Amino acid sequence: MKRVITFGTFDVFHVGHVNILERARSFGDYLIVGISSDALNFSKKGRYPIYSQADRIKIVESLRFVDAVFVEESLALKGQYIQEHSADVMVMGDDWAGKFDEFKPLCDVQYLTRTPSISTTEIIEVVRTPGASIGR
Ligand code: C2G
Repeated sequence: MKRVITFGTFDVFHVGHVNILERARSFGDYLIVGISSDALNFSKKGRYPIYSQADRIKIVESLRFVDAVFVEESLALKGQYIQEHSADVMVMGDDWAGKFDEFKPLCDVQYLTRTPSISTTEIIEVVRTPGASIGR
């Protein structure tokens, strides 16, 4: 059995998140998702995600191509998470291209093309703009 791991915040869950998780799962038989904690987001971005950690976990673990989730407490623990979950492949969007190559001795590292024209930031912008919408 081939085990795949990926990481993310998955705030204001959208189709770009569905696409990467579905594609990540296709690299193996079992998909494990590390969901960054509220505290990690605050330390990285100086703000909390719009959706709570509990809700972000509930959404991601409800997907049929996600087999397990855990909370990513620190960016510095990636190597440990890869080993703890016995991951064979790590998959990330290509906004992270090259950033996780240091883990290649532990597992295969794959960067996938992001879904164009959608992001949590863009959704927030659209919601603020009367008459605007995504992808239309
Ligand atoms: N993504 C994508 N296409 C989009 C938007 C996001 O493929 N249009 C991918 C990202 O590349 C990432 C995943 O969806 O692989 C989750 O995205 P975010 O929630 O923005 O994750 P991020 O804040 O980058 O957290 O340890 C790393 C961090 O936890 C990653």
